[in-house]
Amino acid sequence: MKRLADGTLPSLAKGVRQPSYDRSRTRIGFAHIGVGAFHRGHQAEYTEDALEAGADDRAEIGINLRPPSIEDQLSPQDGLYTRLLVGGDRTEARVIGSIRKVLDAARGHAEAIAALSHPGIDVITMTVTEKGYCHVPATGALDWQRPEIKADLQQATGRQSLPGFLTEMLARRMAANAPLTLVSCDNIPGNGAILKAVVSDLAEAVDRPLAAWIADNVRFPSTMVDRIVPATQAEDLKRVEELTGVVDKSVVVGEPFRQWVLEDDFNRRRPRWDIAGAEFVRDVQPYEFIKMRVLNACQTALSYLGALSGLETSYDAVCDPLLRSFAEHMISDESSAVLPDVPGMQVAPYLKLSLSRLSNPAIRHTNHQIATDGSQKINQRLLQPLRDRMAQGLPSPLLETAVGGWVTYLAKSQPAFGAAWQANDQIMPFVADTARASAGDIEAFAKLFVGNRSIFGETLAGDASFASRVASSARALMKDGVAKALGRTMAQPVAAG
Ligand code: CS2
Repeated sequence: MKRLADGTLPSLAKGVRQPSYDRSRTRIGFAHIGVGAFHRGHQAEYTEDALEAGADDRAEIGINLRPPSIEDQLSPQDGLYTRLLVGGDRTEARVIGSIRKVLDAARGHAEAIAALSHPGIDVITMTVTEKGYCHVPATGALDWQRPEIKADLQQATGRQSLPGFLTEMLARRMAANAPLTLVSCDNIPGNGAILKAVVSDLAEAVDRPLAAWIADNVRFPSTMVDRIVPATQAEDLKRVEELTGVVDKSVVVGEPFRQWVLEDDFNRRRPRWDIAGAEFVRDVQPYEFIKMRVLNACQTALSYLGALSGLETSYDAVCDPLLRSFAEHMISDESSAVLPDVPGMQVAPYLKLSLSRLSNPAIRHTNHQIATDGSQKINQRLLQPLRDRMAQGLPSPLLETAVGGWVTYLAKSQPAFGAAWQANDQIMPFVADTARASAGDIEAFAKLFVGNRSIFGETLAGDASFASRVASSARALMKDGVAKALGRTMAQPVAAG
């Protein structure tokens, strides 16, 4: 079978949508760093829609800072790939053409820096996961202790971390007097402000005039991005082959729902993503609060409690009546009291929509995937609403139980607690030390763990009664199992929010 490429587009199976515009007449005006499944399933399609509508002439260059190699996946395909939307009885394959060129910075660092420094590029978006920003989750400041930041401080070129790579590139743009807009599309609250902080902090340390130039010439709008796009599985590639009649090594599978809200802060021509429904607003924060504290919070709670229940995916978890009811109550009885009122995103209908999106049987988002990097996700999803409630004197037994779920999930990855699975998170050395120090005692583990200030922040890390509540829910989850532990928590009367 032939591989998807410009030359094989005419042989695509009937009904498979493909670019209706002339790709060779587009110009590379955008770049994206971190061309993973999420980018291909989200922002790249907004760009495709703008190109297709003839509203914008800017296509993109995609750069990966780390493996997997994007050149191997997309260069033989001229940047083309299929995105499959699945949901209900809908299956819709579309070949996307908005990525014109790709580069792996690990193979050609200088080439990647040169490409991004090109003055023709005026917007660079990025999805590098939460940990890519090298910030301290509880404060948002650059984490000077990260080994990659320490290494980047020593060199002017060849920098490897995202902040390092961007400052190296921005120095080139300063020389060319080419202002630009850097758009973070990761799930961290105030992602634009965090990106600005880590880049400016590093620039300040290595090159003061550059820091001043950045302050005047680079914009960092915050954004809220949304579409569920799990990691692609081998069976997805097969399915697309059958549907399209060509081989595609860069397939993505996602749900039909999508949303993108961006702070209206671009210093050159604003992209026409609004053609595809993106909204440019003055303040993104209320939108990201709702999304992270409802949809993402449910995903996170269900991933830990689901994995502890032996369930594979978020779909399996949300189909379990007790887990579903737990997630529903956690939001409506607790988080909702500390959520803003956003037109079109009122909590009750948004929660209903979120649970119905998670109930899409065609989306196989594994609990272990969502559980990955909890230390980077927990703050905005569970701890912030918890702190906000505490500040108002409100109890949060369900949010605390979800935190207990996280703690138990991490503990169970350790030999002292049965080594049930491998957990992936940069804090695993700390988890291992904590497990050794607590010698199989889950309550001791939880109390030590919750004392970590860079994860829990001053208020929670110093609160002994919070630590003992989390410890007793971890004990119940570990010793009695999820069903009993949740059943008990939910039977207790909850103070109204
Ligand atoms: C998920 C998100 O893996 C995760 O952390 O919660 O990737 C989630 O699917 C997206 O934020 C949905 O927009």
